[in-house]
Amino acid sequence: MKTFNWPKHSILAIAIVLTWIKTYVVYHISFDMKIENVMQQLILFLNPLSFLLFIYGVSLFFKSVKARNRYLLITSSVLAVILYANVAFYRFFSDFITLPVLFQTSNFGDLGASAAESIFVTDVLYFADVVILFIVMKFIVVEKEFGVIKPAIRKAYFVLAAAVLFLNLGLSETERPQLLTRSFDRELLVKNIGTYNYHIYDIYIQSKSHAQRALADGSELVEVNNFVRSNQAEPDVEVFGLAEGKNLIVVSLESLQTFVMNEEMNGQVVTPFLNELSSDKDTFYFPNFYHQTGLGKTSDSEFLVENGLYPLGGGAVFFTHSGNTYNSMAERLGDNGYFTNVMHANNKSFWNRDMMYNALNVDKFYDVDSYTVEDGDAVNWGLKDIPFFEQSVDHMTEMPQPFYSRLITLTNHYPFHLDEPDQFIPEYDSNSGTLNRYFQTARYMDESVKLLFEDLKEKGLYENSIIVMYGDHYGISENHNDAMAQYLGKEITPFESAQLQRVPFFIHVPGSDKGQVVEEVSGQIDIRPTLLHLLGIETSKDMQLGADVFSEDHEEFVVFRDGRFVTKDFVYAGNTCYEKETGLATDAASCAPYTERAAEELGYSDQIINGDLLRFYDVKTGNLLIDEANQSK
Ligand code: GP9
Ligand code: MN
Repeated sequence: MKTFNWPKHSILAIAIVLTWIKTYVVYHISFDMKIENVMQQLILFLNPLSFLLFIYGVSLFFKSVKARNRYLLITSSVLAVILYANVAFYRFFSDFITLPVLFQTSNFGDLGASAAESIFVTDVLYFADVVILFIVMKFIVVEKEFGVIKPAIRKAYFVLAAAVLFLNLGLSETERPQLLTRSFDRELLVKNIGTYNYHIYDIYIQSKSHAQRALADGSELVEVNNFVRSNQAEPDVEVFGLAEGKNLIVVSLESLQTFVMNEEMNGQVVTPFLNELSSDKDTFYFPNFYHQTGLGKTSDSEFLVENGLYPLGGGAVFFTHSGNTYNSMAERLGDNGYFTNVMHANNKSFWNRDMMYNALNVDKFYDVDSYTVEDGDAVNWGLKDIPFFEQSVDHMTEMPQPFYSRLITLTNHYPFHLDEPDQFIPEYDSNSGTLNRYFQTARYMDESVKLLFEDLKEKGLYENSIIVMYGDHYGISENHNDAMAQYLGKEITPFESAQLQRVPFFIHVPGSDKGQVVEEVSGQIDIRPTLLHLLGIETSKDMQLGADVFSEDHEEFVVFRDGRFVTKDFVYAGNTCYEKETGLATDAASCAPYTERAAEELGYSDQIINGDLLRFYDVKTGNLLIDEANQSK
């Protein structure tokens, strides 16, 4: 009988193809990944390949067939274990494994209990490729198996692997721009760069932050603490405790910028309800309030609100530092008897929220699984804000009171699409479809907030709650400056761009009769102390960088994440100092005293986060735990 002559490197090729195909099949049968178009399907298919080419390709450096085969088999087994661990984890948590979960001991209870339920006998099939590879090695005789491999061949092989990687990354970048710099969602990462590359990326991100953490011993906190204490603002006696004991409802208004407030677009009022609210007798409205977010967008605004610290300059702190110790607003409220929760009808792993909310001590996260998404109820990013608010209020009626609920809206999100019946005003008429549609989605948001207020009243929650709302970050980027200039009727200079970082901020205290338009220059970093003081909770020991906007000591000085800043009279942007009133460039000396302060504030905030310094701090007593920390090192 004539035996078939298997070509050189058959076993290597078989190992790659087996794991590749198995991974692709597992994507479909074991993970609930929403694939929306052919391109996404193609990327999904392609994405395990580059990693497999590299990892199995290492076998080309082995000299003997035996060693090579052993390496291939071990690699195949390890990859099978990794993939299977994700499958089992996903069954229970609907999420992929990220390094911190393996180190968060609090998870182990859950993990242990769930492991048994997440494993089935049929799961041995996840290892079928390893078995096949083993059989292949035993029975296939590979003719002319190579001895030492020529460097040129190896080189060509790895060039090919790199080409596949770049093709993969290129396709992902077109499908999901900034995926790696912003790293917004584990599911998207796996969908685009593949499960194995994702783990490498995860290890890279986590170890980077781990190194800085390991170097910190707490002594850094002395200086940080001095800075924080010297900038502290005493609460205003009139406002302190104004809403004591009330429920706190904080609404993140997706992409809402102040430039649409109290304005018209081609004769159409954009935000009729919010306009009315801004001059309501129970509302404090802040027209000179700025967002301070970076690449982490919505999650950065959440970070600011919860911690009164700046997000990071690169990457999303929700991803990079979810293992840190924080003294969040949720934790403070929890200690004061509040039931704390976040409501957001999106995938829970988006922005790593599921992990971060643990670190922030949020009692419950109502993610997309807590919402019913009927046909026609979703648009662009998911559940529309109107049904989202409706169902959120239903959840609130079932909560213990007082509660702190943070609601994150979604409809007014790029690319600002809306179904026809939700378009209450026509589009704008510039050369930017994005800006044109933005007015419509902002108008929809206004309507949804109006209904939220009505619903809260109807369900009897209104009187006993305060409703706080803030725009999370810009919606219209600088790519649309021409269209924006057309709408505003002025050129978009760096000064105007900085002013466009204004987002609306409302504090509505039903029945207070204290409402006013507060012109004070302030920012998202101030939300935490402001709200805690309103609820009658002291923050004099808290490690936060913002200040209560109602305090006499509150300084009109807002630092943006990229170092730009705004004061009462000046705006510093594009390396130029502008006079606020005229928008004209002025003497650099006017901004000079603040430039250093801005860097200092950002620097201290970064130090706290990168060094995980709050683990050395007892927020209850205000004591620095430096000695203990050194002992435990
Ligand atoms: C995602 C939502 C939007 O869940 O919060 O995030 P963004 O892109 O605005 O940061
Ligand atoms: Mn957002």
